[in-house]
Amino acid sequence: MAASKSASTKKSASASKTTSTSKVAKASTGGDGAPKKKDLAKAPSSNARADRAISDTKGRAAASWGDSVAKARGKRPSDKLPKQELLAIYRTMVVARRFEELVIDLFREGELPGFVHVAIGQEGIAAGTGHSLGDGDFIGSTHRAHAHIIARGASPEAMFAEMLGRDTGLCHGKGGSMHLADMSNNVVGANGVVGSGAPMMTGVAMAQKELKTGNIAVAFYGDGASSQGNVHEAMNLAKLWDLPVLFILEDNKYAESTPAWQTTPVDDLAVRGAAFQMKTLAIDGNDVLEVYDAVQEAAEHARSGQGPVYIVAETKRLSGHYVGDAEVYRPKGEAKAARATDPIPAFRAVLLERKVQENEIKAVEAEVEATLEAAVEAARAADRPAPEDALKHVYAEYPYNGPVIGI
Ligand SMILES: Cc1ncc(C[n+]2csc(CCOP(=O)(O)OP(=O)(O)O)c2C)c(N)n1
Ligand SMILES: [Mg+2]
Repeated sequence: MAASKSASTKKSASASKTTSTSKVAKASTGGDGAPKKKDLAKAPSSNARADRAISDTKGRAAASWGDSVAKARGKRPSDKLPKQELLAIYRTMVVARRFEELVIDLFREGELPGFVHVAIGQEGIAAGTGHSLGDGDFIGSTHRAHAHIIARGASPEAMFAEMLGRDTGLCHGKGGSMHLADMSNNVVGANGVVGSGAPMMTGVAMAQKELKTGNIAVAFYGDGASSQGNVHEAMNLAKLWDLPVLFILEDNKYAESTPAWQTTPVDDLAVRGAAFQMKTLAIDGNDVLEVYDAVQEAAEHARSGQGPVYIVAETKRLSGHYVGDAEVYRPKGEAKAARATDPIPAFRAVLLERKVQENEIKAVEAEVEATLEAAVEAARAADRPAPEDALKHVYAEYPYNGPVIGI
């Protein structure tokens, strides 16, 4: 188990260090694509892999990041972030967390219909990415989309309204959680079809390249989605055509109730970048500044025409797969251990280290609380869509006058 863990750490390190992952291919295979016999012999037992799934991800991620562009902390792009931007990143994380806590309350009270997935514990990836991208860049999300969309600047009030089925919602109350989209913030959409953000955002990236906009596209997806054929097809084409797209894999080690070790033959999904000779960064998704830095590096790579980047961000889902999930499949103690990696208190501690004052942090927390409470009230008070508008905004209308990506 220990041997296999350090082997995979080494592989990720070389993935981060090089712009092409050909070295990873050599490390994980005999060089001719076939797995080395020795490696197979060392393959961990299922139980050992389950143990790894609940172990701390920090060691792996830190090791791989340590060998990447920013060897010294002093050279990390995030070291230059001014206090106001650090507080803005923190605010985004707190907004995402409180938004979802309030959504859980509304759902449990029977006020919010539909099926809801929250990303509590995964806010570091959303906020680090959202703050690292440029205004013109696009994101495509998943069924667990709220934090991604908030981090791109969408209005929490319009998101609550959407989920409560109000006309003031982002999609006039007709989409709900899994169909949230906000073209005014270049959010192409949440998506209930697992993995489908990857081909969609590859298409968006293709438009950016063709139209020479200088913008990039980001596809978020999970570890479960990462084994979907459409994700592999998208990555293959994206690299073949060197499209400006980032594939950001939120590796929380679960697909619904199934742990990754039961469905995936590799422990470290970063090794899959080698299959496409794609620049790969293996990072700690619970460290928001590490995410910020990785996305800075990846965006520069993609924007400058060097092609797509694959970012594997390990994280923990601190709640159930969906709101109401009894989580009977979780090994004992896992949920408690996972809370130790909560990215929000971790970043709060970093803020204090970076000389942000406690009262400044508290002021942000209080402002977020008041803003979100008011947003729920405003959304509640809003009208529902008129019955005669039931089919409006559902189908494209011709001649088409809606938004066109990249123009
Ligand atoms: C194409 C497709 N297959 C299956 C499902 C059912 N489903 C919904 S969420 C999910 C798990 C996805 O796991 P992962 O990609 O790791 O994302 P996470 O839920 O962990 O964020 C599955 C299988 C679906 N929505 N779409
Ligand atoms: Mg998952």
